[in-house]
Amino acid sequence: MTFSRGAFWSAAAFATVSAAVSAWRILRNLRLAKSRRRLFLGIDCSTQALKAFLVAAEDLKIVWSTRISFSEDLPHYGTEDGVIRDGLKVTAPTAMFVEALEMALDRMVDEMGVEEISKIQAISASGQQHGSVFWANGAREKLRQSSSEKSLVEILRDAFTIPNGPIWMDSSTAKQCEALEKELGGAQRVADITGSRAYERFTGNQISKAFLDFPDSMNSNCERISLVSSFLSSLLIGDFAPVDISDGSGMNLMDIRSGKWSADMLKAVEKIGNVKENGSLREKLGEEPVESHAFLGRINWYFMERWNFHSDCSIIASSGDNPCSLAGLGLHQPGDVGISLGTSSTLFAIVENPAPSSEEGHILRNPLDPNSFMAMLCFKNGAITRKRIRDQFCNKSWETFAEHLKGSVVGNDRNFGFYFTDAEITPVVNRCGIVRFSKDQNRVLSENETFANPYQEARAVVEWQFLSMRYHSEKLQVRARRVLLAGGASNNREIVQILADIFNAEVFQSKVGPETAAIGAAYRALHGYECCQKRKFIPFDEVVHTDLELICKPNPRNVSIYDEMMVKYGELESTAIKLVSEEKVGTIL
Ligand code: XUL
Repeated sequence: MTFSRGAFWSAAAFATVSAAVSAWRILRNLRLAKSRRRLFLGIDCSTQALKAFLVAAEDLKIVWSTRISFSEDLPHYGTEDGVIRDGLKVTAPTAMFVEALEMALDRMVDEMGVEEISKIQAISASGQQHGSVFWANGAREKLRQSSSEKSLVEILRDAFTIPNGPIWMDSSTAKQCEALEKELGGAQRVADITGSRAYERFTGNQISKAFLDFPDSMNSNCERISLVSSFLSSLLIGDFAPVDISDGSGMNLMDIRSGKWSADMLKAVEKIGNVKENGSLREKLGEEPVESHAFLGRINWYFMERWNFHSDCSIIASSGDNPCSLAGLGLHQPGDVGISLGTSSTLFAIVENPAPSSEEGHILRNPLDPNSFMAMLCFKNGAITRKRIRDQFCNKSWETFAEHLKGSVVGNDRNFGFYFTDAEITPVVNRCGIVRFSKDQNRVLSENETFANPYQEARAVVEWQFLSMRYHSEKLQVRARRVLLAGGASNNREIVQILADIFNAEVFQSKVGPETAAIGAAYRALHGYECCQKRKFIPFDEVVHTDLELICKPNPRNVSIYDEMMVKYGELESTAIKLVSEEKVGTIL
């Protein structure tokens, strides 16, 4: 076919114009999509940082995110890795959480523009579990204060009975736990009512201790007690907000089956804490816990004035970080086991017929479905412990840590290490100490003696963490068919391979990355919002379709090495605990 010159130019002009028109159409559609998009905000106030993620409802894409590191961005609170340690007592300044939230929202406005903020339809938050906030008398009035001339930190300056609230890392309440189990007639009874035997970090025991430590202020100047999660909801609605049933399961105060405060537990905590006025604890805890998808109200006027949130923006109940991670992973199939490698390591699975144990593990209400339960194990020696080993043996570099994992053999030549650099939750170890067993496991290395090859330290800490997870989850009858992984360490290829091999399971990660608690909070905001619109409960997976990606397959040769190590694991763990508890061996970092 031949073209005349004129025809050629008109064809070329036509092509140019139509290309311009389609580019314009694409841009216009993008702009229209952007202007119509519905946004949901998830906020996660975890141990070391506060993170915020904005998710678009249409495709669940993350449109914006930020991270405020407590120690680096807010150094004036004097925390190390977000916490203040004083022996077994571990706390975090409540005002620091408020300031971090303000900082995150300022960043969101700067980076997204006020117009986008007005498109946020609902917010939910995730909080490090068990941590508590004690509101002083008059705090409710302060929360309702509407002038945005002052920052929230300034408004709430004197709003807390105890400025630094205890957090989940605290293990200073052994006496209160013992007393609680005695009062109730044993550990099994406490577990049957609340889903867990008495645990030191659980809020009820922390509350007894707060009353004993600060009797005057707790008895006469404490208007309300919140969890970190319900504290965030309180800021968002500008009033005291209820606890949700899932995070409420981590308090040793709620009856997990009815989802209500247990009269027996409250009475016992009041007795142990020497609370002056009987019945006052119920008042301080506020209304009964609510379902995790509950609508709590519209956003606080302060947030509209200062950050341009829309007056219709809904606040959905906040929950704990592990329940939110479960939502972020969309975990709902039997055989799916969630593992979160955050500051703590946790393992969780959904169970229909819970059997709370007087020994270890927790049963929580499922944050996605009020009719089922979530089993959970928590290991305190997680990311901070890996980091301590990295700092001592791997030049403070994660690249070197990964090289050491690559440069050492699977099974570590049968060298075992137990790194209790913090008192441990699972298994219970109330002291710190490191125990290393030599190659043939007949000899415990002496104090300060490390493995002959320093490469073996990185491998020993990671193998120990996952062998321990497998050992204790099997005790709870949890067997992983596939592992859904959350948390920062999931980006480390070598660590993930060890996990797959020890559990002999394929490992999946959420396509949106490792920050499943913050994203899970955004998903729960969307879920709660849809339930509220339809005025009925809608199954979570009908609203949120999470996308998983296979990131690692087990290697059968390695699996058999670890299976063999598992046979010895229980016995070595008992010896290690005995040695640490009796202070007979151990190098403290
Ligand atoms: C769970 C627990 C920790 C915290 C960490 O019981 O104590 O995982 O939730 O934020």
